Amino acid sequence: MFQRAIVRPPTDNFAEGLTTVDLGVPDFARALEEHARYSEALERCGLLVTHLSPDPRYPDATFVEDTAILTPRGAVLTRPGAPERLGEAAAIEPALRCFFPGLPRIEPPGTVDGGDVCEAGDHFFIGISTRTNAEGARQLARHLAAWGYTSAEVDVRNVAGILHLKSGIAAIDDKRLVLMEALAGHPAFRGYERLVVAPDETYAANCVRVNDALLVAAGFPRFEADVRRLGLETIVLDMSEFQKMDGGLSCLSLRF
Ligand code: CIR
Repeated sequence: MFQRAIVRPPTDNFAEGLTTVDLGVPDFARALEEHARYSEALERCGLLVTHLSPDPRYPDATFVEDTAILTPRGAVLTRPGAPERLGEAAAIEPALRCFFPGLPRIEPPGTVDGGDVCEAGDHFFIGISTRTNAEGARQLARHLAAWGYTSAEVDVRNVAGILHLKSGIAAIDDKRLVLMEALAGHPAFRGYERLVVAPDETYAANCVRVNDALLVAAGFPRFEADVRRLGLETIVLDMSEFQKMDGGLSCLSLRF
Protein backbone atom coordinates (compact mmCIF):
# COMPACT_ATOMS: atom_id res chain seq x y z
CA MET A 1 0.00 0.00 0.00
CA PHE A 2 1.25 3.50 -0.80
CA GLN A 3 0.89 6.17 1.83
CA ARG A 4 2.41 9.22 0.21
CA ALA A 5 3.08 10.84 -3.12
CA ILE A 6 5.23 13.74 -4.28
CA VAL A 7 4.06 15.91 -7.17
CA ARG A 8 5.27 19.14 -8.75
CA PRO A 9 2.78 21.23 -10.74
CA PRO A 10 3.90 22.35 -14.20
CA THR A 11 5.47 25.79 -14.73
CA ASP A 12 4.25 28.35 -17.23
CA ASN A 13 7.19 27.43 -19.51
CA PHE A 14 6.04 23.80 -19.52
CA ALA A 15 5.67 23.92 -23.33
CA GLU A 16 9.47 24.45 -23.61
CA GLY A 17 10.12 20.92 -22.35
CA LEU A 18 11.20 17.96 -24.44
CA THR A 19 8.82 16.11 -26.68
CA THR A 20 8.97 13.63 -29.54
CA VAL A 21 5.29 13.71 -30.42
CA ASP A 22 3.52 16.06 -32.77
CA LEU A 23 0.31 16.77 -30.90
CA GLY A 24 0.52 20.54 -30.67
CA VAL A 25 1.52 23.00 -27.95
CA PRO A 26 0.15 22.23 -24.48
CA ASP A 27 -2.25 24.70 -22.93
CA PHE A 28 -0.82 25.76 -19.58
CA ALA A 29 -4.12 26.49 -17.82
CA ARG A 30 -5.49 23.16 -18.90
CA ALA A 31 -2.30 21.38 -17.80
CA LEU A 32 -2.65 22.94 -14.33
CA GLU A 33 -6.26 21.79 -14.20
CA GLU A 34 -5.35 18.25 -15.23
CA HIS A 35 -2.56 18.20 -12.68
CA ALA A 36 -4.94 19.32 -9.93
CA ARG A 37 -7.41 16.53 -10.84
CA TYR A 38 -4.51 14.05 -10.82
CA SER A 39 -3.40 15.14 -7.34
CA GLU A 40 -6.98 14.86 -6.10
CA ALA A 41 -7.17 11.33 -7.46
CA LEU A 42 -4.06 10.37 -5.48
CA GLU A 43 -5.69 11.81 -2.36
CA ARG A 44 -8.85 9.86 -3.10
CA CYS A 45 -6.68 6.72 -3.11
CA GLY A 46 -5.67 7.58 0.46
CA LEU A 47 -2.29 9.22 -0.20
CA LEU A 48 -0.88 12.20 1.59
CA VAL A 49 0.39 14.35 -1.27
CA THR A 50 3.43 16.64 -0.99
CA HIS A 51 3.21 19.48 -3.53
CA LEU A 52 6.64 20.81 -4.48
CA SER A 53 6.98 24.29 -5.96
CA PRO A 54 6.89 24.59 -9.74
CA ASP A 55 10.49 24.91 -10.97
CA PRO A 56 10.87 27.15 -14.05
CA ARG A 57 14.53 26.14 -14.45
CA TYR A 58 13.29 22.77 -15.69
CA PRO A 59 10.19 22.81 -17.93
CA ASP A 60 9.94 19.01 -17.59
CA ALA A 61 10.25 18.98 -13.78
CA THR A 62 6.55 18.18 -13.37
CA PHE A 63 7.52 14.65 -14.49
CA VAL A 64 8.96 13.93 -11.03
CA GLU A 65 8.89 10.16 -11.50
CA ASP A 66 12.05 10.34 -13.60
CA THR A 67 14.19 11.65 -10.73
CA ALA A 68 14.04 8.75 -8.27
CA ILE A 69 13.23 5.10 -7.72
CA LEU A 70 11.31 4.66 -4.48
CA THR A 71 10.79 1.25 -2.90
CA PRO A 72 9.57 0.12 0.51
CA ARG A 73 13.18 -0.84 1.34
CA GLY A 74 15.05 2.21 0.08
CA ALA A 75 15.29 4.81 -2.64
CA VAL A 76 17.79 5.76 -5.34
CA LEU A 77 18.25 9.22 -6.80
CA THR A 78 18.48 8.85 -10.56
CA ARG A 79 20.63 10.65 -13.10
CA PRO A 80 18.19 11.63 -15.84
CA GLY A 81 19.34 10.76 -19.33
CA ALA A 82 18.41 14.01 -21.09
CA PRO A 83 21.08 16.68 -20.43
CA GLU A 84 18.32 19.31 -20.08
CA ARG A 85 16.86 17.33 -17.16
CA LEU A 86 20.07 16.36 -15.30
CA GLY A 87 19.63 19.11 -12.68
CA GLU A 88 16.18 17.86 -11.70
CA ALA A 89 17.66 15.14 -9.49
CA ALA A 90 19.55 17.65 -7.33
CA ALA A 91 16.46 19.88 -7.29
CA ILE A 92 14.29 17.18 -5.75
CA GLU A 93 16.96 15.64 -3.50
CA PRO A 94 16.24 17.70 -0.33
CA ALA A 95 12.54 16.78 -0.46
CA LEU A 96 13.38 13.10 -0.88
CA ARG A 97 15.94 13.11 1.93
CA CYS A 98 13.18 14.06 4.38
CA PHE A 99 11.70 10.63 3.73
CA PHE A 100 14.76 8.63 2.63
CA PRO A 101 17.83 9.83 4.57
CA GLY A 102 20.04 7.18 2.96
CA LEU A 103 19.64 8.04 -0.69
CA PRO A 104 22.28 6.54 -2.97
CA ARG A 105 22.51 8.00 -6.43
CA ILE A 106 23.17 6.78 -9.93
CA GLU A 107 26.74 7.88 -10.69
CA PRO A 108 28.18 8.99 -14.06
CA PRO A 109 28.43 7.66 -16.70
CA GLY A 110 25.24 5.88 -15.66
CA THR A 111 21.88 7.41 -16.54
CA VAL A 112 18.44 6.29 -15.41
CA ASP A 113 15.00 7.85 -15.88
CA GLY A 114 12.39 6.62 -13.42
CA GLY A 115 10.03 6.15 -16.34
CA ASP A 116 12.14 3.16 -17.34
CA VAL A 117 11.69 1.35 -14.05
CA CYS A 118 8.63 -0.79 -13.43
CA GLU A 119 8.10 -2.44 -10.06
CA ALA A 120 6.04 -5.63 -9.95
CA GLY A 121 6.16 -6.77 -6.33
CA ASP A 122 9.73 -7.76 -5.48
CA HIS A 123 10.80 -7.80 -9.12
CA PHE A 124 11.78 -4.79 -11.21
CA PHE A 125 11.89 -4.38 -14.97
CA ILE A 126 14.55 -1.88 -16.04
CA GLY A 127 14.21 -0.44 -19.52
CA ILE A 128 17.27 0.36 -21.59
CA SER A 129 16.19 3.36 -23.62
CA THR A 130 17.51 6.60 -25.06
CA ARG A 131 17.42 7.84 -21.43
CA THR A 132 18.54 4.85 -19.35
CA ASN A 133 21.87 3.34 -20.33
CA ALA A 134 23.35 -0.07 -19.53
CA GLU A 135 25.65 1.35 -16.84
CA GLY A 136 22.75 3.10 -15.10
CA ALA A 137 20.68 -0.07 -15.26
CA ARG A 138 23.55 -2.08 -13.74
CA GLN A 139 24.00 0.41 -10.88
CA LEU A 140 20.28 0.41 -10.16
CA ALA A 141 20.11 -3.41 -10.27
CA ARG A 142 22.93 -3.54 -7.70
CA HIS A 143 21.07 -1.22 -5.31
CA LEU A 144 17.88 -3.22 -5.75
CA ALA A 145 19.68 -6.52 -5.20
CA ALA A 146 21.17 -5.19 -1.95
CA TRP A 147 17.59 -4.66 -0.77
CA GLY A 148 16.59 -8.20 -1.78
CA TYR A 149 14.86 -7.33 -5.07
CA THR A 150 15.40 -9.06 -8.40
CA SER A 151 15.45 -7.24 -11.72
CA ALA A 152 15.54 -7.83 -15.47
CA GLU A 153 16.56 -5.52 -18.29
CA VAL A 154 14.22 -4.84 -21.19
CA ASP A 155 15.76 -3.08 -24.18
CA VAL A 156 13.16 -0.77 -25.67
CA ARG A 157 15.46 1.20 -27.98
CA ASN A 158 13.97 -0.45 -31.03
CA VAL A 159 10.36 -0.32 -29.89
CA ALA A 160 8.69 2.40 -31.95
CA GLY A 161 6.49 5.02 -30.33
CA ILE A 162 7.64 4.86 -26.71
CA LEU A 163 10.03 7.09 -24.79
CA HIS A 164 10.38 4.96 -21.67
CA LEU A 165 9.69 1.34 -20.76
CA LYS A 166 6.65 2.46 -18.78
CA SER A 167 5.26 4.27 -21.82
CA GLY A 168 4.45 0.71 -22.88
CA ILE A 169 3.96 -1.33 -19.72
CA ALA A 170 2.49 -1.12 -16.22
CA ALA A 171 2.21 -3.55 -13.33
CA ILE A 172 -1.26 -4.05 -11.91
CA ASP A 173 0.31 -6.19 -9.19
CA ASP A 174 3.07 -8.80 -8.88
CA LYS A 175 1.32 -11.21 -11.26
CA ARG A 176 -0.52 -9.04 -13.79
CA LEU A 177 0.99 -6.68 -16.33
CA VAL A 178 -0.47 -4.25 -18.84
CA LEU A 179 1.59 -4.47 -22.03
CA MET A 180 1.63 -2.66 -25.36
CA GLU A 181 1.35 -5.16 -28.17
CA ALA A 182 4.97 -4.75 -29.29
CA LEU A 183 6.20 -5.86 -25.85
CA ALA A 184 3.61 -8.56 -25.15
CA GLY A 185 5.84 -11.41 -26.35
CA HIS A 186 9.04 -10.26 -24.65
CA PRO A 187 10.62 -13.12 -22.65
CA ALA A 188 10.99 -10.91 -19.54
CA PHE A 189 7.20 -10.94 -19.17
CA ARG A 190 6.72 -14.69 -19.57
CA GLY A 191 4.78 -16.16 -16.68
CA TYR A 192 2.75 -13.01 -16.03
CA GLU A 193 -0.93 -12.60 -16.73
CA ARG A 194 -0.98 -10.06 -19.55
CA LEU A 195 -3.50 -7.41 -20.46
CA VAL A 196 -2.46 -6.39 -23.97
CA VAL A 197 -3.27 -2.88 -25.16
CA ALA A 198 -4.32 -2.44 -28.79
CA PRO A 199 -1.78 -0.57 -30.97
CA ASP A 200 -4.09 2.43 -31.44
CA GLU A 201 -4.47 2.73 -27.64
CA THR A 202 -0.79 2.33 -26.69
CA TYR A 203 -0.74 5.55 -24.66
CA ALA A 204 -3.22 3.90 -22.27
CA ALA A 205 -0.59 1.30 -21.27
CA ASN A 206 0.87 3.89 -18.93
CA CYS A 207 -1.69 3.39 -16.19
CA VAL A 208 -0.93 3.45 -12.45
CA ARG A 209 -2.03 1.11 -9.70
CA VAL A 210 -2.53 3.09 -6.50
CA ASN A 211 -3.78 0.97 -3.63
CA ASP A 212 -7.28 -0.28 -4.56
CA ALA A 213 -7.56 1.82 -7.71
CA LEU A 214 -6.12 1.97 -11.20
CA LEU A 215 -5.58 5.42 -12.70
CA VAL A 216 -6.15 5.35 -16.46
CA ALA A 217 -5.94 8.03 -19.13
CA ALA A 218 -9.20 9.24 -20.67
CA GLY A 219 -9.98 8.54 -24.31
CA PHE A 220 -9.15 4.84 -24.62
CA PRO A 221 -12.51 3.05 -24.46
CA ARG A 222 -11.39 -0.50 -25.18
CA PHE A 223 -8.66 -0.42 -22.57
CA GLU A 224 -10.99 1.19 -20.05
CA ALA A 225 -13.58 -1.55 -20.62
CA ASP A 226 -10.89 -4.23 -20.12
CA VAL A 227 -9.73 -2.59 -16.91
CA ARG A 228 -13.25 -2.30 -15.53
CA ARG A 229 -13.58 -6.06 -15.96
CA LEU A 230 -10.65 -6.53 -13.57
CA GLY A 231 -12.87 -5.32 -10.77
CA LEU A 232 -10.53 -2.58 -9.52
CA GLU A 233 -11.79 0.93 -8.89
CA THR A 234 -11.01 2.75 -12.14
CA ILE A 235 -10.20 6.46 -12.05
CA VAL A 236 -10.19 8.05 -15.49
CA LEU A 237 -8.09 11.21 -15.87
CA ASP A 238 -7.69 13.65 -18.70
CA MET A 239 -4.01 13.74 -19.69
CA SER A 240 -4.22 15.61 -22.99
CA GLU A 241 -1.70 18.36 -22.17
CA PHE A 242 0.89 16.02 -20.64
CA GLN A 243 0.57 13.61 -23.54
CA LYS A 244 1.68 16.46 -25.83
CA MET A 245 4.96 16.49 -23.87
CA ASP A 246 5.46 12.69 -23.90
CA GLY A 247 4.25 12.40 -20.31
CA GLY A 248 1.92 9.80 -18.87
CA LEU A 249 0.11 9.19 -15.61
CA SER A 250 3.00 7.49 -13.86
CA CYS A 251 5.46 10.33 -14.55
CA LEU A 252 3.48 12.92 -12.63
CA SER A 253 4.17 11.48 -9.18
CA LEU A 254 6.56 9.61 -6.97
CA ARG A 255 4.59 7.17 -4.83
CA PHE A 256 5.74 5.42 -1.65
C1 CIR B 1 10.78 14.17 -21.32
O1 CIR B 1 10.94 14.06 -22.52
O2 CIR B 1 11.65 13.86 -20.52
C2 CIR B 1 9.47 14.72 -20.80
N1 CIR B 1 8.93 15.65 -21.72
C3 CIR B 1 8.49 13.60 -20.57
C4 CIR B 1 8.91 12.66 -19.48
C5 CIR B 1 7.90 11.62 -19.20
N2 CIR B 1 8.27 10.82 -18.09
C6 CIR B 1 7.92 9.57 -17.92
O3 CIR B 1 7.30 8.98 -18.78
N3 CIR B 1 8.31 8.97 -16.80
